[in-house]
Order: sequence, then structure tokens, then C-alpha cells
Amino acid sequence: MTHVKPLLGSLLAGVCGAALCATAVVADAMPPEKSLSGVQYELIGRDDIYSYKALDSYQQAPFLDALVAAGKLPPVKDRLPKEPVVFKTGAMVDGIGEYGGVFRHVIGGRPEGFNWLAGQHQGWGGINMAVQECLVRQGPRWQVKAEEQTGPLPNLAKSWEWNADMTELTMHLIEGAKWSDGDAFDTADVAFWFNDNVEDENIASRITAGSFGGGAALEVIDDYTFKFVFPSAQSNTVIEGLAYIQGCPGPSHLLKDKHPKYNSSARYDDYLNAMPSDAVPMPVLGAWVPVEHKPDEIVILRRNPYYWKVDEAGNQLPYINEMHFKLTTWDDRTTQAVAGTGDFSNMENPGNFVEALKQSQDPNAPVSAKFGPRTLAWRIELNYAANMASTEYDKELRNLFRNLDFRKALSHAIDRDAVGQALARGPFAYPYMGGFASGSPYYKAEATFFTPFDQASSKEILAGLGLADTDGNGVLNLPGTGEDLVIDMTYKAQRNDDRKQIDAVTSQLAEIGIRVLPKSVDETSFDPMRNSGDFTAILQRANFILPTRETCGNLPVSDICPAFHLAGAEGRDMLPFEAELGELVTKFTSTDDAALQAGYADRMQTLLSENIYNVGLVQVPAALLVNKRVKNAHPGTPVFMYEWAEDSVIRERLWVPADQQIGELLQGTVAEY
Ligand code: BQZ
Repeated sequence: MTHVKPLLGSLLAGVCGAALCATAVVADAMPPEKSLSGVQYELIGRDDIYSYKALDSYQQAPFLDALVAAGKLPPVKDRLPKEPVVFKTGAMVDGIGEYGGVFRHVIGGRPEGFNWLAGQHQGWGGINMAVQECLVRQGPRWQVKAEEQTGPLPNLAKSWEWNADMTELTMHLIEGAKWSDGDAFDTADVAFWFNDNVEDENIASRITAGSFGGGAALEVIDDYTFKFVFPSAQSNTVIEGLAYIQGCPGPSHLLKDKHPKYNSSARYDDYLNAMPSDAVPMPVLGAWVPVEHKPDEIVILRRNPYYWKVDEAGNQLPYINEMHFKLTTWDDRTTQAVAGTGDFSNMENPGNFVEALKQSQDPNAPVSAKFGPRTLAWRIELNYAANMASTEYDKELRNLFRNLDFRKALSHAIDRDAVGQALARGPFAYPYMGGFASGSPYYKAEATFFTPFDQASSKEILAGLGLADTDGNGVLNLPGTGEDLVIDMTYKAQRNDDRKQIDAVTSQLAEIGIRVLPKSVDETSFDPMRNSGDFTAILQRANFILPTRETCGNLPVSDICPAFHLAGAEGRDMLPFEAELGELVTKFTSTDDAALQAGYADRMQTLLSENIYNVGLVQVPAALLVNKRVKNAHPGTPVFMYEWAEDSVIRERLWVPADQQIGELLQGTVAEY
């Protein structure tokens, strides 16, 4: 029997049922954590990175001159907005760049489609973020000093203000920016995104209307001004929800006609597939436009001649002409970055750490590797929607999941040190108990409940729940249906590290009489599967760092959030702590007081870990690998903090000296519509 720390004594009253008190609460302090982080950097002011300003003159990538001369493109000054985003030289480590060349990404995902408004992803690994631009921006925020951490940075919305009682947020869009096909970007696009996607319940938008400030309404004021009207007082924190992947308008001039609201013969399925993955190019606001997609091979993007950002010398960005996304595997991304055949990797696969670190020590290695804090964490999500189960067996299983004692039995049965060593030998992994990963500014070890490895407790708890191996086959039988306790556990087929953890968990749970049946799902179709709620359990990596980022994936903030606890036809049968979790999110977003927010986050962390909302496994740090020939990749850029490194490294500002540039496959071309 493990000890219960005095600090956690108050918990006993709340959670242990009379018969189980001796074993049900086995809480302990988190073991000490050893940091591997070797990163140091200087923090700067919000406005030191970029501002919005008209310059006297503008230049463009030289090959565009011919297109302008041939009348295929308007002159650069007419393609740029009135006041473009101007990146400041002082914040660029290698300064103003040279045009041209290729940036080679390697990714494990495959584009699901380009209708991100309807929730589709484009294959991850930075391709989503190359095409989507959002109202505000999180990536570069890691560089901003604490005193100026007032929220995300501007992007398509260049400024905003609140009314006196904080119920109306007025936002001002950049004026005169254009989609990559030359169409104007304005409030028509924002209204379409919000009114016809976010607020349409038939569409699995990445932000849900109900959770955004308690149900906001959008009012268009003029072409470049709109406001959100909230039912109750909000704070700046609500703006966090308007960054990637949530607040990113799409081309309404193309999509509107395909939306059932505007086209009586269109169905929602047609709308979802209005921008299929092979229909390139499509209009984007991002710095590069997909112009070629060879399935399972490559997606090639070319510079967007209408991109609305420049440097202080008036050079239109991006500097790099062509982006490649080779479609292979996530492990290959690291292998290729280390070998120098790829330019970028979020080294997040512990299986590669030791080898990659060794190779990158060589001064001639194409990349160097430095670890940041632990921000990558894996967990098991159990499906709590018993009232949506389609069979008696599923219903019994889901009811078992809903029982905290059962979740404790699972958690105690997992040897997290062994799971960590199965991923990578060495000091990389640290136990994860759900909630915020340890690299989150909101993580506190003292607010985190730790359930140590203790299979004797697991067995006792399971026996107390009436689970016994009645047919002697080594697997416990469910008291109701009498069937074997088998948990189908879904994971992403392409993720080796997930697979290794499934294997470890399968053998560890077998030791307490629970059979895990691993089921792999292709990463491309994983999201629709998860959103449908049609699974028993999922093992996957979660990136819970901020309460406001992908909130729907983690917390009960609306009927479809999180996917592991959907509301059925009769509504959601809440677990005892879920209402409070939802309220904490509302409280968190309705204040700007950092101390209050930290308090709410601590409470979330406690609720999440003491109730084992998800069964945490391990968490690891990651290291960003960028090829040394690429300039302006700021040292210390974290793999994942406010956003993934693809955004934090500010790719539109990256450049490669002409003599080190790699030949472009589609030299001289831009997207044609
Ligand atoms: C980074 C990221 C950029 C999604 C995805 C992927 C999806 C999840 C998550 C990561 C990949 C890379 O992560 O692993 O390093 O490049 O793309 O978007 O795991 O399956 O749903 O949240 O971002």
C-alpha cells in the first residue's frame, strides 16, 4: 500500500467509497523532474517583432517582374494591402534575406482536404499553417517578455478594442489584403467563417460557437471592421481562441456557393469536400500556395504573389519561393533532417533521440539539436458516453470507465518508467498524469496527483468492483454481461511511439486481467473517427499547454467537446467534476488577471489528475532541427509552446543565401486559377 501525503488528505473524504477506502485513494507527490532543456534566449517586446505600416516602395521576388510585365499580375504595390505587416530587422537574427530556393519539409500526415473551415486538416507538420492565416497569431509569442504577455499577436486582425463592460469586442482587419487569386479579403470572409461554419451545427468547425465567450454573435460593421457581441463580460483571454487552428477564415468567394445555406442542391458532405486535397491550387492567404499534390509523394507549394507581409526594406515576403512537403513518415522527418535531406523537424519521436543527438554533435552535421521543456505528453482517452453506447457490452464498459475507482485501477497498473524506457533509453521521459504537460506555464507539480505503479492496488480495486475471472481464461469478466474485459484501444497507425506505448500498456494491463486490443487508424481519417465518438478508448499524444488552445479536444466545453464524452440525444450524463471543469474554462477566459488564471489552472490540473480524466502515460521534451543553411531560424525556438515550431519560427522570414539554395522544381511559376 502506498502512502497518502498529508497535503492530499482532504481528498480522502471526497473520493473513496466506504469499502474501498483503504486502496481507492493512493495519491502521492510527483517524483522530482530532471530538466534536459539547454535553451536560453532573450525576450523582446510585442511590437519589436512586426507592425503594420505603409512603406515608400516595395520590391518583389525577381522572377515575378516578368509576370507583371506580361500583364499576368498587377504591380507589387497594388497586390499589397494599404499597410502591410512589416517584419522588423532588429528581431531577425540573420537580418534581411535573399529571395529564392526551396524549404524541404517531410511529414507523416496526408492532406484530408483543404476545407479547414469545415474542420479538415491538410496533413499537419506545417502544411496547414502554410495555407491558413488566422485573425491572431500565437507562434512568435514565445519570444515576448512576461510584462507584455497580454495575449496573442495581431495577424489578419491588426487591432481590437473592447467596450466598457467587456461584452463587445471590435476587431479591425488589415485593409486591402488579397487572397492568392487576387480576390479581396474582408469581413465577408470573416462573417462566412463565423456565421456559416462556426455557428452551423452540421459542421465540425475547430472552434465551437457555444464555447467561444459563452456564445458570441458576430456583427459586420464595414468591409474591415466587425464585432463579437458576447452574452456576458469577457476578457482578452477570449481572443486566444481566434488563433490557428480556430480563427482562420477561408475563401468565401469560392465556398459560399457550395454551402447548403446558399445552395439548395448542396449537401453538407459536398460542402465538406468543396476543396478536395487534389484540387490545387485553391485560394489561400498563406505565404505559399499548394500547386501540385502527388498522393503519398509530395505537395509542392509556390510563393503567394499576393502575400501581405514585407520586411523593412519593402521586400515582399516570403523570401523562399518553394515549399516541399514530402509525404513519408514522422520518423523520416527526423531522419532526413539529421541527414540533411530535409530542412526541418520537430524532433518529437523519442525512438530517434539518442541517435539524432549523437549525429548532431558533429560540427559538420547539417543540424544541431537542443531540447526544450517537456511539452509532448501521451494519454489514454476513455469513452464516457455510456448513453450513446450501441451495445450492452459497450454500455457496461463505458459505465465502468465512468467509475473513478476503475480509472484508478488502470492508472496504478501502468508502469510509467517502463513505458518511458520502451520509448527511449535515458532520462527523456517523465510520468504524465493528465492535464497540463510539465512544460506548460500552467503546470504545477504540487497541483498534480500522482498514482504510482502499484498493481496490487489495481487488483484489489477491481475485485472490489465485482470483476473476477469467472471462466479462468486469464481475463476478468464483466459482472453484468459476463463478457471478457477487453478494451479496444485506437491509435494512429503512422505513429511508432504511440505503437510502442500501446504495446507496453497492453502487457501491463494484461497483468491485472484486462485485455487491450490495439486498433490502428490511419492518421488522415483519425479526426473524423474521434469526432464521431465511435471508439472505446484512444491512446494518443495530447498537447495540453494552454487552457485556451484546442480546448474542445480536452475539456467539456460544449456538447461535442471533448470527443471522448459526447452528449447523446438525451444530453450529456456529466461526471461529477465535469461541470466544474467547464466553469473553470469560462472563468479563465473571463479574466485577464494572471494570478487568478493561475489559480483556475491549478484547480483544473487537480481535477484532471485526481479524477484521472485521461490516463496519462509519459511526457518528453523535444528538440527543433532546422538545417544550418536556413537563416533567421531564431535560436531557442521551442518545438511546441504557444503553437508548433512551424509557426513560432516565422517561416515567411526564413531565407537561404543564394549560393546555398536548392534548385526549385517549379521555377518561375505561381499558382494559376
Ligand atoms: C507538428 C504538427 C504541426 C495535431 C499533429 C498531428 C495530428 C494532431 C498535431 C507536429 C504534427 C506533428 O502534429 O507531429 O510535430 O509538426 O503536426 O501541426 O499529430 O495528428 O491531430 O493536433 O498538431
